[in-house]
Amino acid sequence: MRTLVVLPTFNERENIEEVLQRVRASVPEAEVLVVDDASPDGTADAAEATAAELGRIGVIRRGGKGGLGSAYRHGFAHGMEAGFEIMVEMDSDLSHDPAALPALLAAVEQGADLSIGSRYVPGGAIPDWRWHRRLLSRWGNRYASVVLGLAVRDATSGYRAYRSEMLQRIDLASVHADGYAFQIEMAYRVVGEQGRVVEVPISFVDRIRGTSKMSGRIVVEALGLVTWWGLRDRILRRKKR
Ligand SMILES: Nc1nc2c(ncn2[C@@H]2O[C@H](COP(=O)(O)OP(=O)(O)OP(=O)(O)O)[C@@H](O)[C@H]2O)c(=O)[nH]1
Ligand SMILES: [Mg+2]
Repeated sequence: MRTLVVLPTFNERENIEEVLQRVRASVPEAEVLVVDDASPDGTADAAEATAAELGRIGVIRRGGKGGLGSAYRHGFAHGMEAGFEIMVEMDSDLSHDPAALPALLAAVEQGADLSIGSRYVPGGAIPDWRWHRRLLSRWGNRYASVVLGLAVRDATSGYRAYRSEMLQRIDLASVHADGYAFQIEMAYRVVGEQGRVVEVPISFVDRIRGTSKMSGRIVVEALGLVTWWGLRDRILRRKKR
């Protein structure tokens, strides 16, 4: 199936060349689209230099930092227009090992509408995290799963592959969440469309180069939105019936 790997970047100059090389080595037939938000460190220039060397890599330059969710929506819209059948989400900081791509793609090729690189299925791991970060992520996922009735163990994972037909059924323009909430919302929408979700074990390693854009605001956004969606869909709607 024709595959597009979408890589959002904000200040990933030190990582982007290696990410692109390893993605190409892992899935040589896939095309790649870098969505850069005017990174001050010149990530887009570095990506274009590697693209000229490797070929079949596009670079979109957006005007300013618009957030992860918005970068993916932008990349997916391009991919759908170009007729790609599978669309991959992957961080550009090497936390997501490109070697896991064939397993993610195979799950979609075998019928999944969404395959998630999961830290919380047997074989999944987060070797670098201290206990408090593990606790926050694990319980955040448990909370989302209970409040939304979502049978997904790692709904916040940002390493995943979508069947494009499923993305077409979801109205991407109506997805406004960013960060972790974007990941949860997308999984929730796929399940809402009766889509099949498969979790493939991954090991998530901390970035070695560059700085994290994760923030407390993104965690609060996720908790707030999950609570709202749960109230809206499971309590308010039930009352109306
Ligand atoms: N285009 C774009 N990319 C972004 C933006 N924010 C983050 N990214 C990219 O999204 C990916 C994930 O961001 P990270 O900062 O690594 O966040 P994280 O992986 O949740 O957090 P860490 O575990 O601390 O690394 C990276 O490739 C970033 O460069 C943004 O506003 N626009
Ligand atoms: Mg990261």
